[in-house]
Amino acid sequence: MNQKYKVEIIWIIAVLAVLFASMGINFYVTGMKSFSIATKETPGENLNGTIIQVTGVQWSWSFEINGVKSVDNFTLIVNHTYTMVVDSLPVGTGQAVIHDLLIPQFGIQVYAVPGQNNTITFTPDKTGTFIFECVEYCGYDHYKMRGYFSVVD
Ligand SMILES: [Cu+2]
Repeated sequence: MNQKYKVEIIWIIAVLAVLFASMGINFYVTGMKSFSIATKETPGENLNGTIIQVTGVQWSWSFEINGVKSVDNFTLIVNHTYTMVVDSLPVGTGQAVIHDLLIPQFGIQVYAVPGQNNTITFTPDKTGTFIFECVEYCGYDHYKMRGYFSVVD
């Protein structure tokens, strides 16, 4: 075989290997074997369940449940209903940027916008550890805005 083709074939196989490896890692990390879709509240309706106040910060996620604050992790109870109220730090803090909270296993994606409360109601129907992350580029350490939360019995 011509030496030139050999190099191209090796190159194509190497690129495919990298792509399939990253796909495998992604499937492993997100564990997307099954997921349920959350329901979006209509503005003005009463918020159901326990409120989770979520604030996007450069560069972490703050969660407050029943007055208890945690950063980049939280714990929920299975088959219990929660409403996430998601926003970002307000104008004047120097960190008023838009983030976007993604929880792939529960079909949740909510923008975190300064001065705006975006709500989503959901009931986790399985126990385990699940990833959440920011999917709106929000500055230098955007990639650090991720963590894991637990759903327990
Ligand atoms: Cu962000």
